[in-house]
Amino acid sequence: MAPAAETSPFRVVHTVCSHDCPDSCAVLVTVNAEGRAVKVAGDPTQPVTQGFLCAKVAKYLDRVYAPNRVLYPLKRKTGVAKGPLERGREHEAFERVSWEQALSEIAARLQQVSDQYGPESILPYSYAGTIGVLGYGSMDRRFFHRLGGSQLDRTICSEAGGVAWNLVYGKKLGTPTEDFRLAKLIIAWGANIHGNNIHLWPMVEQARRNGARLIVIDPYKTRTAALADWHIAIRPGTDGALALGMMHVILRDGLEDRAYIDEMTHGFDKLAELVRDYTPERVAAWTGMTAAEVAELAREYATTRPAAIRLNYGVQRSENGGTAVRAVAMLPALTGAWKNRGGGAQLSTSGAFAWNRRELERLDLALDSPLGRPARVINMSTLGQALTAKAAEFSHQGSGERPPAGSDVLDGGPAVHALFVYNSNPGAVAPNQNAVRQGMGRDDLFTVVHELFFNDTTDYADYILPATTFLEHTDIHGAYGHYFVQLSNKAIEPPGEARSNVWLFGQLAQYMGFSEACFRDTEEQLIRQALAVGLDGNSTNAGMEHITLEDLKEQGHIPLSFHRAPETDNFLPFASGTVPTPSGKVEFYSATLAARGMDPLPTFFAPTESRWGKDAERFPLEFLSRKADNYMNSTFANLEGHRKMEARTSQRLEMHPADAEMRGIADGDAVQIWNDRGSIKLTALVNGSVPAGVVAARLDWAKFNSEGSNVNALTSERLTDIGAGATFYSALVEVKKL
Ligand SMILES: Nc1nc2c(c(=O)[nH]1)N[C@H]1C(S)=C(S)[C@@H](COP(=O)(O)OP(=O)(O)OC[C@H]3O[C@@H](n4cnc5c(=O)[nH]c(N)nc54)[C@H](O)[C@@H]3O)O[C@H]1N2
Ligand SMILES: Nc1nc2c(c(=O)[nH]1)N[C@H]1C(S)=C(S)[C@@H](COP(=O)(O)OP(=O)(O)OC[C@H]3O[C@@H](n4cnc5c(=O)[nH]c(N)nc54)[C@H](O)[C@@H]3O)O[C@H]1N2
Ligand code: SF4
Ligand SMILES: [Mo]
Repeated sequence: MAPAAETSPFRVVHTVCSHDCPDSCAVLVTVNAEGRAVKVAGDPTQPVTQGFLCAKVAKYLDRVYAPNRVLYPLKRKTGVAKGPLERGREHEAFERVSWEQALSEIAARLQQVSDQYGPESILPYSYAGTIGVLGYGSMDRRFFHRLGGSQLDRTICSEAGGVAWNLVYGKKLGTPTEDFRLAKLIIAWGANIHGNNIHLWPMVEQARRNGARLIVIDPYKTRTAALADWHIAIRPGTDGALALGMMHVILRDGLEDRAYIDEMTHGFDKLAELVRDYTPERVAAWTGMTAAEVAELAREYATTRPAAIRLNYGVQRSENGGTAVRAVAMLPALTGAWKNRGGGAQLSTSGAFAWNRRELERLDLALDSPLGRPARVINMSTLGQALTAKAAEFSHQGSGERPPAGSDVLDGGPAVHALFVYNSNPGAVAPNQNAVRQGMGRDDLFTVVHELFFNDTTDYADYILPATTFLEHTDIHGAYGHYFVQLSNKAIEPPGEARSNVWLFGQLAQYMGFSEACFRDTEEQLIRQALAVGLDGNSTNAGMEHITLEDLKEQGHIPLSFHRAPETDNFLPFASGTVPTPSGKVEFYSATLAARGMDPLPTFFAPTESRWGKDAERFPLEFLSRKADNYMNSTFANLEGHRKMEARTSQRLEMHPADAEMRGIADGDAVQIWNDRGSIKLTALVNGSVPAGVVAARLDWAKFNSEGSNVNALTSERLTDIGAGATFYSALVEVKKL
């Protein structure tokens, strides 16, 4: 008897959602006989995906087959100035060219810029359009290392929190997602689970059915907060104070786990001394809570087992976000919460995936570049300054007078003369938008953008190259919200002439005349390198020893070795044994920070742009420029169906009634929001979603705003205390009725 599948005109292909989301869902794509994808669905056999997709990706075919996708290489027409183009008519500014013409002209121009200003004057700019291991960083890295182009410090999302977590624990590991269902207390701390991490939600629900409580700590009343047992609408940027206050109460009341502290941690006495000052009364004054609430939270946390903290990246987008994440991350080490299955904390699970990045990225190719060394590093969160800075302009002239590395945004190197954007939309997502646009608008800047749609960045491109969706190329994935390695198979042919990141940079290398064999590696070869597969067919990477490409092709997803039987296994990170920090312990006190002249303890300080800052008189409102529930950063915002789902808050400024009334603003009024960096126009939404003194609006394309700017016209290029990350959630503004 022939199985139905053999006669069926449909194929079902295992892919992985490539978007920058902790869930990294296994997506089954149904393809018809004509090779067209007709359905996407969550894989029911993947224990975290559990057979469903978020609302954004459930509509994915709207994106794949969007009528306005960029399908061919395009070149800016002569005489058309760079800058915002009318939505829907962007194509008029460009002419179609062949891939061959585009690649040869781009290669020639990059060569000329390199010869004239030095290769470091070429800046790659990429982030997480795809988080597939190959698409995120492999052939592209090889290409820019060999070229001698600047290195990009990818700080725009998670660097403050990631570095901070690693200072405490040495590795980004956390409570397994599936184990949250065993918790009796879940704290979502700066974590919009329902909006940004929906596959954790069923675990939370299951835990609650078994009697768990959910506490949400977020200044904004998210969908998650609305569903919580207790929503603490903390003031932005004060989480560090709250965590220290909780520690104060825990130690005062003797609720700490002495045995765990003695065995597993470093620097307890110094921490204990620090937290003595953080009385509930003092902490209440920072956070906007009452002293009784601070104490209650501390006691509930320390006396409930298992207690799990879902700490996401919201906390670390503040100027003091690194310190705050360190403080919060220390809580489960003080109470020994790591010892219980279903307890502990999760910021990210990405540290579990030991990809062979050295082989994928080949930094050693920099030695063969015209520089003969690794290039200078530019922080992506200061793109505006990097594109407008002139200070180091002289240095390419070979005077030898380079300022010391790190002393300015150009790291002592030449001004930027070519910008190569892929996997990112800096025209919408980078802070200090006006500076970014001023930079991208320079007519002496050569700009290439590899994209799927005309957006706020392609408006500044000299060339636009068509990119693929995850249905159209092969890749391998880890995750930052679970412990499965997954294979994303190519399900359909790319429409038009769209090509993957791997293909693009492999081809461009040929046009540049780079003869190294690694530029001709296929996706399969790259995947084997990522897995570090030895001659015996097994991986040499810890946790992946049992994972082969062949098995992945068959099974789609395979758990890391320590997580192989999630139903029965006890994977308890940091419960016992050595911790991968310098002291081998969980570090309450960091000698690493002390050696850098930084505070070794998580002492609280208020952000410069907060109600305690010197500009608070002129700009009295704390501005949260948050993510949209129905977009992925700027992705999906151009699709009609997604915009409809987001309509309630789209182009709205959410305000507390007291702040609105004080300014004579009523719900539905047009308002202007401004500070020294810029100004935007939105419509007031006066509701109960933010506490007094805080206003909020969502990330969207600048192009969809009536005056052509988005929330990032108001955010700054100031960097976080630890990790030099972006500070999207530390911005002061004023608002008036128009
Ligand atoms: N639907 C959807 N999902 C997404 C994304 C998206 O744009 N849309 N983006 C993806 C990306 S790139 C990432 S990095 C992850 C991030 O996922 P999250 O870490 O959840 O990211 P955020 O939404 O930035 O922040 C979470 C919450 O922190 C709150 N917050 C802001 N300031 C503070 C503060 O000072 N203290 C506290 N306690 N909370 C604060 C915000 O109001 C927000 O609700 O989500 C991913 N998933
Ligand atoms: N105000 C404010 N600003 C923010 C944030 C915020 O919360 N508030 N969040 C910040 C955070 S956490 C992040 S991670 C960044 C996100 O910044 P980005 O990583 O730039 O994220 P997206 O806006 O999703 O843009 C990704 C782009 O890559 C394209 N793309 C997708 N797949 C591919 C591919 O395979 N190849 C190529 N070449 N392109 C592809 C998409 O079409 C999309 O335009 O934004 C940051 N900016
Ligand atoms: S965006 Fe996140 S939740 Fe949605 S399908 Fe992709 S990985 Fe899953
Ligand atoms: Mo992010």
